[in-house]
Amino acid sequence: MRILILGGDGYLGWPTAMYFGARGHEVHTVDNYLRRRAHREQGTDSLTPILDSLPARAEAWRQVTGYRIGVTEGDLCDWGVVESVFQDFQPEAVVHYGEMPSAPYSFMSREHAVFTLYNNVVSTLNVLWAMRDVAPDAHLVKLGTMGEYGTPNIDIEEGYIDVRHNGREARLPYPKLPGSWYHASKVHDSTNIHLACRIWGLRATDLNQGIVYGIETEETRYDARLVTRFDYDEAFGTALNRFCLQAVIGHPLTVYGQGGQTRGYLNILDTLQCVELAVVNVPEKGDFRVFNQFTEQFSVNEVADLVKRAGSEYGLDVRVESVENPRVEAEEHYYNAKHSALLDLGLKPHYLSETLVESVFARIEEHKDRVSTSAIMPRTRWRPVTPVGQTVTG
Ligand code: NAD
Ligand code: USQ
Repeated sequence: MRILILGGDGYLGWPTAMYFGARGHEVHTVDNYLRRRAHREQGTDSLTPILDSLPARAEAWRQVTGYRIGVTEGDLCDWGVVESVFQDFQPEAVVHYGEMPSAPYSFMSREHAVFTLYNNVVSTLNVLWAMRDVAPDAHLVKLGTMGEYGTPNIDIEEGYIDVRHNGREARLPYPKLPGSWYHASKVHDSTNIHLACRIWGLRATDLNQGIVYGIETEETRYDARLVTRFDYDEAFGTALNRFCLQAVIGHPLTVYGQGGQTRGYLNILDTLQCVELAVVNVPEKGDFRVFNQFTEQFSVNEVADLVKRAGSEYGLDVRVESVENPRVEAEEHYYNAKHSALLDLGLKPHYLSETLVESVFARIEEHKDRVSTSAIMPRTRWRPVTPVGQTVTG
């Protein structure tokens, strides 16, 4: 199959490009290095030393495996880039990771919020128009997020809910309660993709993914140059990956607030499996499928406890510290999100275990001289410290 991977330089995009390449697919990637630039802006970097550019990574992949990965270095918000990639490559499947993925980054300033909404909504809109005009039979597999739903006090369904209202019934998109400008950008994307499927008959799968953890895939193990990025800073590091790194360097685990925040989690190996399952099981034209992509749900406290237990086994002295929560979110809440669609398609989950966490510790230890401890504590707040309209006195 001809598979276009948008955001192919990222934490998930690069392993996905190699995964499909190793399975005989023709792969082309697009990236504008936004993630690398955002790190430079914040003075942070990936723990793992990734090669300098996507062409350099693709060349290392060719030397190691003999397979080719095509590369376009360009911005998905630029219509000329998107149109010519679609015309030249004629994709059958489009896996779209190419967005700004951080909730804290989207709260850093008005400019960061505007950029996040612009980058994510416009890039996806360009992809939808390119599909309409150049590849109307292609299948869009779009990475959304479980955070689109928020934490409502009822069960979360997979994309749709059957509603009975004033004696009438309808199947409608499940209500969305995003908790950041980033998560809101994904809600806007979902609305736009659904519209394009209804109006133009495009086919799409929205993968509402939970929090991904892990550092290795089968293909990254082939050669040190094929490693994917691994972030631990307050903006781009995610909870479990951050906790693993904190445990290794002896930093107390940063549980925000009461730690009852519950989310869906999955191993990076399962991201690859889920995306493959979505790609090979093609929906009908006009279908907008929504899958909730995670394998287990945990509270932040449960994740911290697991990392602490794995740390003791590994010989680390792990402390857990409650940090004042920089975010505005429920710290104790009901959470029960359905996630059976991908299991029904054949997903075989890699569940979280102390052994897995210990293997992540080992990989982190190899690069621990690259850690910048000043990047760990949260600095970005969802609300201004001084309430709007008030001044600090005394
Ligand atoms: P990432 O930042 O490492 O990857 C995204 C890539 O897209 C980056 O390399 C970036 O440079 C590129 N990109 C962004 N905007 C672009 C543009 N306008 N033009 C071209 N390239 C652009 O993030 P990730 O962790 O690999 O996440 C990939 C996708 O999965 C994102 O859409 C994210 O929202 C979603 N997601 C991630 C997680 C997670 O835990 N990592 C969980 C749920 C959903
Ligand atoms: N948290 C802590 N301590 C930390 C970091 C986070 O307690 O050091 C808490 C947060 O307050 C939050 C939870 O852990 O309640 C998850 O935070 P996160 O930073 O791991 O995840 P989030 O901001 O939701 O974003 C990440 C990815 C994003 C993806 C999302 C999936 O960055 O791209 O969309 O996970 S989901 O959470 O399901 O929306």
